[in-house]
Amino acid sequence: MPLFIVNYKEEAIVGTVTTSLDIEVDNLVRLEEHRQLSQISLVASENYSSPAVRFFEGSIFADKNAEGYPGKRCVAGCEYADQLENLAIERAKSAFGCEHANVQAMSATIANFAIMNELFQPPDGLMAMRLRDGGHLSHGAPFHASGQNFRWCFYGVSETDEQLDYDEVRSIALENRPAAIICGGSSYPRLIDYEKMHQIALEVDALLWVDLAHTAGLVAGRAIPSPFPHADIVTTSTHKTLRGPRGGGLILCKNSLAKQIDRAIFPGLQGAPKMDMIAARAVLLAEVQTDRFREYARDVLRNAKALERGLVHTGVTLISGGTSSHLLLLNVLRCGTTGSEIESSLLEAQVVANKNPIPFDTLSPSKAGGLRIGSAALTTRGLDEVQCFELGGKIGKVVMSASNPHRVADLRSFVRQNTQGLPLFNRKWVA
Ligand code: DSN
Repeated sequence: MPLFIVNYKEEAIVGTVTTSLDIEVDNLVRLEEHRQLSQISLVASENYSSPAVRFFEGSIFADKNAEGYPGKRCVAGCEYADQLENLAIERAKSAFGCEHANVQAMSATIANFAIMNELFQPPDGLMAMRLRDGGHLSHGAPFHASGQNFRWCFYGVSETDEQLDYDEVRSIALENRPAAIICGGSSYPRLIDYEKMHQIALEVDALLWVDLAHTAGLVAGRAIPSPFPHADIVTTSTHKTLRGPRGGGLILCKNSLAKQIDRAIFPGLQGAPKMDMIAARAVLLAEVQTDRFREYARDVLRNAKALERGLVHTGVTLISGGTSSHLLLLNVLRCGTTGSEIESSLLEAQVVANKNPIPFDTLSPSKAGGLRIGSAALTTRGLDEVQCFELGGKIGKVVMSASNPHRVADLRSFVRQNTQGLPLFNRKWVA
């Protein structure tokens, strides 16, 4: 394997040493850096974490085995790991205003699966939003492990306004009497009325479980209402609007469920946690409690609205008529094209987004009738409302006429002008 030699300095470990790095991997890292800098990411589940968060990922805690929980580890030498994990837990509780937090899950999908395995017994019934209507694959999709054991029932959006129909949710719950109702997902652009969902859950004696992965940052930044005190359990990843490290999950819950939730993660499903990732999560959980982050969360919403105005102005149809979050779902089928075609056209213009099924979609997921976009990452880069309105309009023109090369070229030139010299994490967000 081709290697090159560098002077590597990490004084805390070994002083200055000469070591070798893998040139092939290093080359790919540089190419990826160039790609990220020269493109605009509109992927609704992507963001750029802060330099402080990135600094602590891969720190010396990466090599510490801290299997177990603070004060109850399976190995010795965990005095600082204990302090670190307790710090992350306290920050999570304070950021979200909840009674208990578990910060060890390797991802939100793993957190979801761990909870299902520990808290429910087949053939318990679980209820969630249909995947096609905006749900998530870890909420019982037939091809996912979560779909194998439980009796699932699904609710969706209404055909008229493509938004949740709470009367329908209630009647499905009354008919199926699930042990838990899960809400939240990956492509629902509207806010969820947690109070209404809680009333329905109470009526059928079910737990209310909110998968907050997409909007957790907007909740922590106090830009949208919190699922607490209505939710019994909240799960979330940390890398979407929350702007933290990728590959991390949080579980937030009431004290009455704390023991079961902790057991669900360890020893229920995972072994030793990644302590360097817990360090990065702790940093993130302090960042989200600053005024700067609250400003960021408000800007994410403003920018999403500006994208909406730009798209609607060019005649694009948006699922549910628009957005109340960071996420927009374009009905590209209406324009006689597919999500995969538009995904490719946008990529030619250096804009990254993803094809996505839409409610009542007639196409396969690999083609898809929709395109999903989000405003979290471009807001972190510092783009503002004016730029987002223009960007929405230029994307709209590509959607309305994907085969027109001039429209792709016009969008590409917008991207070049607006990303030149722009770092991924704008320094205005440094707290
Ligand atoms: N949940 C998937 C998404 O929304 O893109 C991945 O995190």
